[in-house]
This record gives sequence, C-alpha cells and structure tokens, in this order.
Amino acid sequence: ARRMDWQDPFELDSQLTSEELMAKNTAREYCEASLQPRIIEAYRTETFDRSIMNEFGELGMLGSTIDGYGCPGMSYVAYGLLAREVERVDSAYRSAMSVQSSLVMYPIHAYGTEAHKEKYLPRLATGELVGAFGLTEPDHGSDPGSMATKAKAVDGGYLLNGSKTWITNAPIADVFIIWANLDGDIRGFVVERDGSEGLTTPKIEGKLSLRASITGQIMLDNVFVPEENLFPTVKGLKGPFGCLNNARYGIAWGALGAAESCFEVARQYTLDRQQFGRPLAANQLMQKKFADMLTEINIGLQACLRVGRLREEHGEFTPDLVSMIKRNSCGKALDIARMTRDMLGGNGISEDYHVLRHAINLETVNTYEGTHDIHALILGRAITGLQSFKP
Ligand code: TGC
Ligand code: FAD
Repeated sequence: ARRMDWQDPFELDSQLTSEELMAKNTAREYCEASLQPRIIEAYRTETFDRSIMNEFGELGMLGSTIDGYGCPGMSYVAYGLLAREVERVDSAYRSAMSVQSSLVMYPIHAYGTEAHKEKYLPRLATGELVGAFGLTEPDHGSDPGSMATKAKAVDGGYLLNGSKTWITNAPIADVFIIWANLDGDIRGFVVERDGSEGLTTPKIEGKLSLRASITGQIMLDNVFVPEENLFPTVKGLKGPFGCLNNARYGIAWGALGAAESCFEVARQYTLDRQQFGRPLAANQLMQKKFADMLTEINIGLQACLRVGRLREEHGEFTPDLVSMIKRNSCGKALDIARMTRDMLGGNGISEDYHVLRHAINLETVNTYEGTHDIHALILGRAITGLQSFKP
C-alpha cells in the first residue's frame, strides 16, 4: 500500500506550478540561512532589523503578486507560500512582509493613480521605502467604521487630524496609508513622512508578543496632505477591507507555517528524548497529539491552497472564505503551538526551542486583521443573513 509522507501528506507540492515551487524553495533557503539565525536575539531585545526589508526586496518578496513596477507578478498561491516560509521563522517577519505587500503596495496598485504607482511601487518593492497601514485607532479596533480620524479639505489638499494605534512598522515607515473620514466617507491617503509637519510615530514599548516586529502609533496633528495624495475613487470601508482580504489570506498560510515549525520541533524532540526507558514519541498520548496536529495543519493548508486558486480563477477573493481560513489557521496554529510547548516539558519554555515564542506571537496573529471572534461573526452573518456586530 502507498505510505503517507508525513511532511507532505496531501502532496501539496505536486499541486504547485514550477514557479511556485521555486518561490517556496528560494524563500525556505533564505529564511533558514538568514532569518532563523537572527530571531532569538531580535525577540530578546525587541528589535526589528530594517535591512530585512531590503533582503525581502532583493528576493522579490515585496508586492509579489503585482505585475510591473519592479514587482514579479507571482500567483496568489506563491504569495501564500512565501508567508508560510517566513512565518516558520517568526510571525513578526511575516508581518513586515504582509503589511508592505498587502496593506501598502496593494492599495497603491489597486486604488492609486498612475503617478502614485510610478512614484512609490518600485521603491517599496526593493525595500528602499517602508510602508505602514493606519486603520485601527485607540477607540476603534474591531469597528473601524466609526473611526474618529478626520480629513478636511483646504486649499491644495487636506488636513488630517486623529490618531492610529497598534500600527506595524509605523516608527520606521517612510510612507503611510491613512484611512480617514472625509465628509462622512472613509477615504485613503498616501502620507509621506518627509515634510509632513505634525506627524509623529511613537513606538509602543513592552510588547510581550511579536517582539521582533516594531509597532507604533501614528499621531496626526493638522498634517497637510496634497490633493494628489488622495486615492481618487475608492470610498467607504471597502477600501481598507479590500486590502485586508489579501493580508488575511497571507496570514492564513503564514500561521500554519508557524504551526508546522512547532510540529517538527516537537516530533524530533519526542523521538530523541527518553523517559521511562523509551522515546516520548512512543507514548499513545503523544501520538494522538501528533495525529491531531498533522491533520489540522494539512487540511488547513489545502483550504488555503483552494482559496488561493479560487482567487486566481475569479480575479477576486470571496471575503467570507478568507475569514474562514484566517480564523481557522490562526486558532488552530495557536492551539498547536501551545500543545508543542507542553510536549517539550521544561525545555518548551526555552528560547532555544522556539515553540513558546511562536505560541506567544500567535496570540497577536489571532487578534490582528480581525479577531478570531470577529471572523466567526462575519461567517455567522454569511450563514444566517443576520449581522450581530451592532444593535
Ligand atoms: P460592513 O457593513 O460589513 O461593510 C461596510 C462596507 O465594506 C464592504 N466590505 C468589504 N469589502 C471588501 N472586502 C471585505 N472583506 C469587506 N467587508 C466589508 C461592505 O460590502 C460594505 O460596502 P458598502 O459598499 O455596502 O458600503 O461593515 P461593518 O462596519 O459592519 O464591519 C463589520 C466587521 C466587523 C466585519 C469589520 O469592521 C471587521 O472586519 N472588523 C475587523 C477590523 C480589522 O480587521 N482590522 C484590521 C486592522 S489592520 C491590521 O490588523 C494589520 S496587522 C498586519 C500585520 O502586522 O501583519
Ligand atoms: P477590540 O475591538 O476592543 O476587541 C476586544 C475583544 O472584544 C476581542 O476579543 C473582540 O473579538 C471582542 N469583540 C469586539 N467586538 C465584538 C462584538 N461585536 N461581539 C463580540 N465580541 C466582540 N491595525 C492597523 O490598522 N494596522 C496595523 O499595522 C496593525 N498592526 C498590529 C500589530 C499588532 C502587534 C497588534 C496587536 C495589532 C495590530 N493592529 C493593526 C490592530 C488590530 O487590527 C486590532 O488590535 C484588532 O483589529 C482588534 O481591535 P482592538 O485591539 O481594538 O480590540
């Protein structure tokens, strides 16, 4: 009888094109050789190495689905595979890649003018510029529709006032996509740090999760933005949500990468470690955990692949399906990471074994881009036709 390969039970690799396989393998090599050796120190000292953005850029990992403007025009499945490889190392590095690709380059490409695309995309693609996405506010997280940040039309442009918080890369970003209310409509603005008086981006200190990512606030105090920096046509929440569909899809792949990495650590550890005169892996309780984890990871990956292929077929995402895989991957990956932490006993809490770092990171990943419960409510609305977010 045919035997299952536990490393690729559904033969996912055989469902990829040669370009996708190449992207995956190149990313794996880079992540193992260049990101893995840096992560323990970065996490310990809570620092994000800016040069990683240039390295991503060199490998075509920024804005990878965009065709032209210095971007490689890869498939959405290839983008998912990159997220999976990067997040095997750490969710923070995947975060940096997701924000730049899906939340900054995507909206410039989808909603920007030709001048925006030519001005920003090539330099974002190389990592010469770093971008950030400002949607969440101190008083408006799950409910961004009620945001307080305002834009007011003035001679030659707009004045922005308000504050954004929990913004990935804000303290080091050169370019910001800011969502603000202009005369009752949510609109998107491209704000450059250079020359923007009244713009400050204080770093948020003391994060216990995603420590290798830099997170900050964006304070906007009468910041003047020239007329031409407004996305001309997109209005309403569908602007930011259109970006989130892409980023949430990438996260769905990425979170499972973190889970896979924890699974592999636990498998090797329990094969090597002896207690009661035999390998830990020989115990039924351990094997049940492995069976559950392998099942969730691989069924989850097949679902991500399917959603990516449907994106390619239809030319757009089905947002409810993206909610399904974002929620499933994050929740399951978090459970898996916590489980492997337990399976390693005392060593499970050591930085050298990585599993607790992944588990703590996944607490963030399960929360940002729509919490686990918010995605349940999005699915609940799709199933019943009744929205339960607000009275
Ligand atoms: P709702 O009435 O549902 O929708 C308002 C308008 O938006 C449209 N829309 C979408 N369009 C495209 N894609 C989607 N996924 C869409 N979802 C909604 C919708 O059709 C409607 O359009 P129109 O033309 O009729 O006006 O809005 P609501 O206010 O009831 O929202 C409900 C809810 C809970 C679903 C939504 O607010 C939500 O998803 N909340 C979660 C917030 C969130 O995800 N924030 C993420 C911030 S960014 C981030 O976390 C980055 S971390 C990155 C990293 O470091 O990796
Ligand atoms: P809240 O909305 O206050 O939610 C608190 C709890 O209440 C959650 O459990 C939630 O599920 C629950 N809840 C809320 N509403 C309901 C309801 N109607 N019914 C039942 N339960 C409900 N945002 C950006 O814009 N850009 C970024 O780059 C970015 N990066 C981030 C990086 C990090 C490290 C973190 C932690 C967050 C980041 N975020 C970013 C913000 C993130 O998207 C929000 O934290 C998230 O959307 C949740 O919002 P909140 O924190 O205000 O929680």
